[in-house]
Amino acid sequence: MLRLHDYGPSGNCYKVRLLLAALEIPYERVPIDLKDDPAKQAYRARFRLGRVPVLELDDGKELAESNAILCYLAEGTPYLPNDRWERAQVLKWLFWEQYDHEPYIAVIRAWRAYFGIPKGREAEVPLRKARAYEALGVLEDELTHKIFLASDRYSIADMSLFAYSHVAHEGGFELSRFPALCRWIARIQAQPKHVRISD
Ligand SMILES: N[C@@H](CCC(=O)N[C@@H](CS)C(=O)NCC(=O)O)C(=O)O
Repeated sequence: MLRLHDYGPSGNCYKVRLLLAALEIPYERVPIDLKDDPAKQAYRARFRLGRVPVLELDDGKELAESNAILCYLAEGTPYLPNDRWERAQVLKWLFWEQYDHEPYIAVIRAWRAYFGIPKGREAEVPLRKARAYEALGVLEDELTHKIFLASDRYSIADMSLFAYSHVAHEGGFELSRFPALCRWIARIQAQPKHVRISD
C-alpha cells in the first residue's frame, strides 16, 4: 500500500490527500509532527530533501515534491490531460504555484497560524504579504472568466492551488476581496469525494 509522509495542516500534503481521495486510492498516512524538533531531525536524516510530503511506493521508491506526486498519481486519469497543450496548461499552474503563490501565502499562514515568525525574518513579512495578495489577484483575474484553471475540467492544477488558497484567511488574508476565487473554492468543495484539510 502507498504510504504518505504527511503533516496534517500542510497544504502541500493536503493537495496529495485531495487527489488520493478523488481517485479512491487507499494509502497509509505516516504523520510527522513538524513542531517536534527530534521527530523533524529524524525525518530529515531519512529523506534527503527533508520535507513533507513524501510518497512511498509499494516497491520502496520515495517521491518528494507535492506537485511531482500529483503528476505521478494523476497520470492516465482525467485530472491530468493527455493533450499536449492542456497538459502544458496544468504544468504552468503547478510551476506558478511553487514560485509565485506557495512561498507567500503558505509561508505567511505557517508563521501566523502554526510556527511563529522565525527569529530575524520579521522584515520579510510585508513583502511576502504583498506578493501573496498579488498571487490572489492573478487567480481572481483568471477565474473571472474561467470555471477551472487549466481547462474546462477540474484538474491537479486546481487541487494544487486550492490547497493554500482556501486557507489563506489563516494567514490573515481577506478572501472576500476575491469573489471569483471564492466561487471557485466553493466549486471545488462541491466536487465528488472532496475531503477537507482537517479530515
Ligand atoms: N516544494 C515542496 C515544499 C514542501 C514543504 O515546504 N513542506 C513543508 C511543510 S508544508 C515542510 O516539510 N517543512 C519542514 C521543513 O522545511 O523543515 C513541496 O511542494 O512538496
